[in-house]
Amino acid sequence: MIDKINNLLKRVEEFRPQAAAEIEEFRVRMLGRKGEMNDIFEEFKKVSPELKKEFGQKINALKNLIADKIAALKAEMADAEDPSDASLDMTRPGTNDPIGSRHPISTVKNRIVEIFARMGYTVAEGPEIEDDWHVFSALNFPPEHPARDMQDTFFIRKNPDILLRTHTSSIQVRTMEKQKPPIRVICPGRVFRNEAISYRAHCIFHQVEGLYIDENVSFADLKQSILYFAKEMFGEKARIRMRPSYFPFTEPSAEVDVSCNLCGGKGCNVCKHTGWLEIMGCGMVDPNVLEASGIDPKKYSGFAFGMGVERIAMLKYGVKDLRLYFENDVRFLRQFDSVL
Ligand code: 2U9
Repeated sequence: MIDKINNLLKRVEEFRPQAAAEIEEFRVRMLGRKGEMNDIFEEFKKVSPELKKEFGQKINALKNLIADKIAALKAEMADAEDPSDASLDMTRPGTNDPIGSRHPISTVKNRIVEIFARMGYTVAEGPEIEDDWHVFSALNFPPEHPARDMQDTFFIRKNPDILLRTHTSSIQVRTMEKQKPPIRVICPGRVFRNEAISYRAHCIFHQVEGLYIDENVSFADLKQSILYFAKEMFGEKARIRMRPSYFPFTEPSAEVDVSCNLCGGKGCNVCKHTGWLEIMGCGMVDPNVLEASGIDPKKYSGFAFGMGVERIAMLKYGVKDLRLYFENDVRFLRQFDSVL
């Protein structure tokens, strides 16, 4: 019986029809009621019970192989014989190759940058692997500041002067070191903090920070720039409020809230019934910071601000779990195809 199976298999493999009629003839000869497969099935009935399983699998595989080969040959023949009308139906809907879409974090980052570009800011970028000076010392962080702790920042063990930047402020420091005022830069980038991953924290995230330095730059200029940004980002009805805060690199400093775009300020789950959403921090650049980068604080003043891109994207899209932005599951990403 095994010889019969192998013999049939060989003939199936070697079968090369010249015309469609030959394929139909072959089908009847192999799979028809009185065909060769039928003979094999008849013989299978006499196989001893202990060999039934093994032979049964072989015979079924052979039958499926013949049926697949016949279907493939028929399709091939139809294409070759009549490539125009019958096989190609121009009225059928086409098949779509899925194309990728921009990641929502990139979309929101680009939008933030674009709004500030309209106010005259140019984009500046810098290294992700930084040194202590550009991330901490030049920004007026005292030696014992908790951000310098191993618990919060990724240092290179062999040389703790080298670290992964914890904010993009190092880009502004580098800009101040090589450029004279007026300076107006917007600095997007990836930052790193030693955080346990959860729905609201991640060890890698994205920031956009800005810096404006010139003669006579005031807190009023800062407030108006942020209000313009909030309206462009969250809609014309957006209002802002500022709460006093503290950062080593700005004085005075403030946290900025925008009126909740979901409830219009009335209070809802997203704004925790306050009507306000925290969107960024800002302040007037500390004179020590200007001085550290060689800018005369008696002549110049400036403001700076910083925001987390993931946070803005969460508020904009109503996404409650930060981890979704990092998993890159296309079922999540696909939803942002046409937003913004
Ligand atoms: C220089 C001088 C001043 C940048 C600023 C903030 C306020 C701020 C946070 C927002 C959320 C970081 O992503 S976050 O955790 N940032 O609140 N950043 S002022 O100030 C600078 C930067 C550079 C030379």
